[in-house]
Amino acid sequence: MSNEILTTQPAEKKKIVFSAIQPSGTITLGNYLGALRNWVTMQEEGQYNCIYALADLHTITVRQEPAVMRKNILEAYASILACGIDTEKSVFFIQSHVNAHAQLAWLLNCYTQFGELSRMTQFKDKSAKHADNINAGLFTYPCLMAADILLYQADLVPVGADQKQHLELSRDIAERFNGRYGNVFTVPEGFIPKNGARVMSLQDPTRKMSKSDENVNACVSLLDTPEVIMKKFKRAVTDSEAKVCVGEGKEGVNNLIGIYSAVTGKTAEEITNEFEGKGYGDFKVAVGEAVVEELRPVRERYEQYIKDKAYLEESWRKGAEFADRLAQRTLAKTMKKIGFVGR
Ligand code: ATP
Ligand code: LTN
Repeated sequence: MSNEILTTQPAEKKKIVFSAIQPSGTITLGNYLGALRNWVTMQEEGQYNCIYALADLHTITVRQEPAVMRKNILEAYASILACGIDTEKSVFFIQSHVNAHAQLAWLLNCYTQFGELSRMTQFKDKSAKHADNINAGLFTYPCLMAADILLYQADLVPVGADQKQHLELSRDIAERFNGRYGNVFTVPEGFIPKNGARVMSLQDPTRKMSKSDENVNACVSLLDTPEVIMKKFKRAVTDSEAKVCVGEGKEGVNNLIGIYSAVTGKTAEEITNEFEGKGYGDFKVAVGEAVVEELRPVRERYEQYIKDKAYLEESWRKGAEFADRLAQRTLAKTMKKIGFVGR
């Protein structure tokens, strides 16, 4: 990106887009359809200044093996470039490289209520899943996420439906802070896609597809080979009705229709007509093939990026330098408003 985001006058300022993803495992089809695909669209539309991050500080709310974590960060960075994020057009950095995230998160912790954080469904889910490690970071996770967004004065935040509650909390924190101190933060809006906002597990379609799922058949990874993708779709859980249509108690089929619709742009009705009189076998093959074609170029580009560590390092260094300058501005302003004395 040019330096336009730092220098343009308010009248000609483009809207700012910010989003992040955790490097907590191999990126899934859910992450791609719910978030990453929109990151790329918004970058290409040219009417936004886009800032994207790998939220590695968020990742340690769940215990990580150091060597695995390093590998995951590298692979996630390369995967996102492979999805089409272009560091000439967007700022793309690693959260822990910009100190202001942890600093603003601390400040926002003191402007967020215990009761608000207790209501977060992701906290409830993750603390049930990791009952042996319900750490304070897991609890205050949404304050760090609010800091990520508010540091860049983001207008729009493209995310999947599961992040809606966190986003609303970010808005509440921003509004509360502005109410007390004047206009410090832009109040962000979520951007949740109509199709693909909530891709479900292929093995338990009542749960969302998640990177950290232990059942490898439950999620399709961006980097799965065509053979593996086809196998996972063929094994996807459906029902005994053998009719391709949206319906109650048909979570598995509903999910496959959702995926097929998000990838091909066809409506649920068109899909039902297409598979009239055909069984689930044909349908699963069609969904698998559509996903294989959608992900093929991503996997091919990934193979190039992951081999070029020097390029990855240069890209994230450039991203962090840029992000740091923007973030410092907001942090300094916030601290001044609160009453801190400068160095
Ligand atoms: P973890 O399993 O570690 O919690 P995750 O797979 O839920 O990770 P995140 O890094 O928390 O992924 O999310 C990155 C982005 O992907 C967010 O915008 C989130 O809303 C979106 N996302 C995650 N899972 C899905 C899904 N199943 N369907 C649609 N969007 C999703
Ligand atoms: N909490 C998000 C990842 C995330 C994020 C953000 C998303 C961290 N910081 C800022 C949007 C904006 C998640 O997807 N679990």
